[in-house]
Amino acid sequence: MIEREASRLNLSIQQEGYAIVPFPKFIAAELKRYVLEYTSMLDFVNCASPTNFPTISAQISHADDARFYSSMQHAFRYFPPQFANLLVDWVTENFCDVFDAAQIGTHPISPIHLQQNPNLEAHSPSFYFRFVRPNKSDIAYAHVDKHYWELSQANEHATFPSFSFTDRWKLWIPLLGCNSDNMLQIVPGSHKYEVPFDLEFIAGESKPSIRSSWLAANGDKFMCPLKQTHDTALLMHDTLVHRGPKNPGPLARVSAELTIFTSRR
Ligand SMILES: O=C(O)CCC(=O)C(=O)O
Ligand SMILES: [Fe+2]
Repeated sequence: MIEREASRLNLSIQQEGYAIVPFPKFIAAELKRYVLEYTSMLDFVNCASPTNFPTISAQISHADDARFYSSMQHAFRYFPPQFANLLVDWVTENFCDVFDAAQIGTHPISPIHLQQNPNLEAHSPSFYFRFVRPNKSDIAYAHVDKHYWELSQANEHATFPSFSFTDRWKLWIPLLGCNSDNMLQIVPGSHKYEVPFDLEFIAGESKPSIRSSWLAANGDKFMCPLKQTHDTALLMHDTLVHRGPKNPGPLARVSAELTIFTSRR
């Protein structure tokens, strides 16, 4: 199905820096099942049925911030390898022509996170979910993933695929509680520009922060490219500007993220 649309998707990622790609129901169903199971088993969640996302969402959203942050640290949000491999196999089998790539791959979980969560398996692909509570500031300010990569590389936190790559992409997958007001927003075509940024020190960490003059001039160009909350995902280049809006609710918003590395043919 994707191979038939490959040239249109390739044109879109070249020209706009992103494409909306079909996403298989069976993988989405597995990912949702894992997130529901994980979140329903948190010690402050009391929900008899792990299929009841509204109850799980409300209980997590009403827990205090300290509990939320400790159970939702990055190291605890990775999908186990069988789920990650399901997705990675699907991408590597279907996206060669979309990327016009000789090689496609991902990268393993960071050693820092392996230390923080002893249940993680070394070498398993870095694929994780994000949980954004309604009306809280659990949001990603406007950024370009490449700036984070350069920073984590400088900090020696970054991991890489086994081949030498030319491009890096993000696959963003809506899972639970998503709607047009809370899904990822992008600036189409922004991958064609050098977006200026500074390093800011926030809570003991340095973070890249896009210059306010660029945001003032381009803020009205942010849009949500996903028109439906299922059966599709967003693929974007690592130089495309994007942000997570504040989640107006009613439910928490759960999405998943995979970084894909490619080498051009
Ligand atoms: O989901 C979000 O709010 C932010 C996600 C993001 O920045 C990414 O996938 O690179
Ligand atoms: Fe990002």
